[in-house]
Amino acid sequence: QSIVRLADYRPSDYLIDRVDLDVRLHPTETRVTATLALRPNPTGEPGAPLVLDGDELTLLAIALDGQPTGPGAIDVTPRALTLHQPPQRPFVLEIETQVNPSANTKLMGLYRSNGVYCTQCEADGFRRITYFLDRPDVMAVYTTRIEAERHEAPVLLGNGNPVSAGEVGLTRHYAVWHDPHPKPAYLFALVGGRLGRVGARFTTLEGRDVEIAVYVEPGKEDRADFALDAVARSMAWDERTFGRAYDLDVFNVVAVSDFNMGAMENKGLNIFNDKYVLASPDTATDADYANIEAIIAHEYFHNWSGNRVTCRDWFQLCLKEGLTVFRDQEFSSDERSRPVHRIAEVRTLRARQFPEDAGPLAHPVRPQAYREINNFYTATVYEKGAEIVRMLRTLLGPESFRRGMDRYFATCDGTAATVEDFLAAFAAESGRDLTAFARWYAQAGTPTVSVTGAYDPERKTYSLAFRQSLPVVATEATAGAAPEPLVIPVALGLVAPEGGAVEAASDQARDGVFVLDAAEASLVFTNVAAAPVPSLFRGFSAPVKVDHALTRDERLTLLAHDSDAFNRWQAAQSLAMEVLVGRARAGAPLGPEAGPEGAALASALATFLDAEALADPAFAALVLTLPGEQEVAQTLGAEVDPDAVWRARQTLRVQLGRDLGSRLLALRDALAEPPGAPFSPDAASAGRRALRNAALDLVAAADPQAGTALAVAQLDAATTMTDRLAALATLSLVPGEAREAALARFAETYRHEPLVLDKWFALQAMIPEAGTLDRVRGLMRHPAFSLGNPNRVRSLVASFSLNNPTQFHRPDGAGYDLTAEVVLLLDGKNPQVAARLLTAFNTWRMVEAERRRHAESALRRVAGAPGLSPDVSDIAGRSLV
Ligand code: B3K
Ligand code: ZN
Repeated sequence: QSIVRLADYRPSDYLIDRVDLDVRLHPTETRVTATLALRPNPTGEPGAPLVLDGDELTLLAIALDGQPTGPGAIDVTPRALTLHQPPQRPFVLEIETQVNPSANTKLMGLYRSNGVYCTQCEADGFRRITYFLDRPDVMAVYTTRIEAERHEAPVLLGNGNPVSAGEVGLTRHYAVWHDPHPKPAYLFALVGGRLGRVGARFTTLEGRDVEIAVYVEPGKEDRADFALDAVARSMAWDERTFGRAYDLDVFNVVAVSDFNMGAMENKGLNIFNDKYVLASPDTATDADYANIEAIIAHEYFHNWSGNRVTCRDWFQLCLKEGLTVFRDQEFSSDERSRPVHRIAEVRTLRARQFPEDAGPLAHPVRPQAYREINNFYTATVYEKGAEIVRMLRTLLGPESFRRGMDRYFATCDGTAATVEDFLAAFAAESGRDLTAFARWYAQAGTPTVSVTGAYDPERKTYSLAFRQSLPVVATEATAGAAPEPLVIPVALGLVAPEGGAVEAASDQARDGVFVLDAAEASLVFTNVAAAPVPSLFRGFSAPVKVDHALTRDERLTLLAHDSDAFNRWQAAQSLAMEVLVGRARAGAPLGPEAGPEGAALASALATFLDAEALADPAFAALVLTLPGEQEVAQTLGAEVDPDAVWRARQTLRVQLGRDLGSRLLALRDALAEPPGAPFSPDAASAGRRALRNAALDLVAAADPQAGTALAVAQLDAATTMTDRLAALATLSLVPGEAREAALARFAETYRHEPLVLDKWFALQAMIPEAGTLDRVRGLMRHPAFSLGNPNRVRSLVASFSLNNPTQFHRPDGAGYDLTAEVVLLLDGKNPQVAARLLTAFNTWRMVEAERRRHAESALRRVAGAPGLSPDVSDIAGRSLV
């Protein structure tokens, strides 16, 4: 696999203006005729050969301007079709290929999922359908004719608007779709199958009457209503918030059960992993509802940020992904609770992106080189990419930011753009120089900002000194060059020790934002009557680690009094983190209490719960949730013993459960749903369930017997999957008969519900006990498990490898061995999913020596296996560097 570099970008030598596809669907012998209207690119190299990409293709026929090509005129392999001397004027190539959708286990290109024909083309799947210039800067207008046996595929969907449909002979039928918007091949899609439908209408602000529909497995239509409603809400929100209206007459969403990731934003025809469409109170948790809403919105928002304005090359992936994540985060914040959602975003960032940025797979938000682009759909590109857009808004202010967005869409509409184009729109609109800000896209690694505060009682000033330190990340392209200072927006305020904001002025902080744009800088507030407590990085205003030595009392002040909800939560997290890190570093044993610091945290939480738990249960549930094991490990940084981390966290859970027990039980009662109350997935109802279940979790940690009784009762009485699963999760942590009986009964109840069984697989894979390894091996033989289905693999194996730190990092190395074994087994079937699983080794250098040795030898075994896919070989190679 050769390396592709951003610095080597060249425009294509040829362009394709129009594509006419005729796809005759057949389970094993699908025939595709592509008629391509080509022309030399004025900015390309005159006379260059035309090299079309292919992947596992069989060529049946080819014609140039209606004539057969002469001997020696073309070369064909499964991976490329070369026309040696293309006409230097517009010309037409007609290419017929044959593909086998049933044999396509990679789930890239055209494949069958539960009998439904569907496609996945991003990043480079279209070349598995026909020979093509499969790069995002080649944009064409597509017309697609799809033909199939009517009984097998009564529903035929394509990009754009439906044009015509009709019979072919006695048993076959066809549909023609036309998409007037030029698009890159990665946005192509088609679907053919037996599908149920729910639909609605939406009138855009431009007066366009749009038919929206969600297609699901027949019989599951009643589980598609929430997704359908989310489409309509997304459309309305994008009009209100960004002035973006939908631009076709139909918008279709199709749910399929075999899908490599969450969903795909194909023009007018979004294809989804059914996990992110299907929802009913009995089968979906509150988290599922929130994810469905967010992902529906995300794919819909791509219609502008991604489709109308696409990427020039794959290095610009964050241009569409970071921006679209930012947009979906804003949508969820508006539809739900903004502070609660912000905390959830930051937890994801810290749990997934920070470790990535600190490990061997670290890369800039805009990478400079890649071997396998499909390995760059990462937390860094997506989540850190979104944080960059958020910082831009913080720096420019909301109005200027919005005008910049308008200018970006206006100037780049219909083009394949770059990060430079994006920033240029904001620079032009705001008159600011964004050159230094752009370093966020180029420099990998999480910055640390160290802060010291000093109060001068005589002058009545309070000063804050900031210093940013940037990790040196050696990547292929940067070769460890010294990083330059970043532009870091620090949203801040001062809190009085007894509560209330301190009215102090500083002309260095406009609208409560100080911009740290040098290695070191300080800020002075004047007229400060008494020593304040600084509240820094409010709302997590930059994706950095903050090193700010506050006293316990100062943190308690912030928890109790900060006007910024994010920093109140952060104060509780920091207090807990200090306890956890201290105990983990000391290798402290499991115990009933975590010392005076643990007691202090418990008493602060008691005060907090008494005052506000009932007013905002969702927020309270987050305040009660301790930092995760991975986050503690990150904070420790090196020589981590995952068992010590678990013991520290467990000890603190036990103490909180004991010290807060009576309050938690009272909260559970106060928040109980009145019998017969109708189900609502809204944020307020979900918040009440979240707090009840957080309470159950802590009570059970302190008193497993009482917890088991409560959980068993909850499991029996529950009317929602959220409550049922929370009860089962509580039970899963208490070894014994009750657990096994509950697990068995759950499996029996949901034996026909693969998505619910996924939750059951995942729970068991995350049990922090030595027996889990054998349990996972056993479950891999369960009839509901299949290596061929990505959701099953993620639920069972990835939950073990990525979300069960003590067992993945078993001291005997058996957790690594299991993961490596599955990666190799899977690689022959589905390299993308195998490569993703292998990223579990991302943290291997951080663990203590004995584990590190085992991890390295498992990784080397993978790296050295014969016939590896480029996907797995890329991850293995980079992990070992
Ligand atoms: N753009 C797709 C991801 C495609 C992944 C290709 N390996 C989904 C999304 O981010 O919206
Ligand atoms: Zn996306």
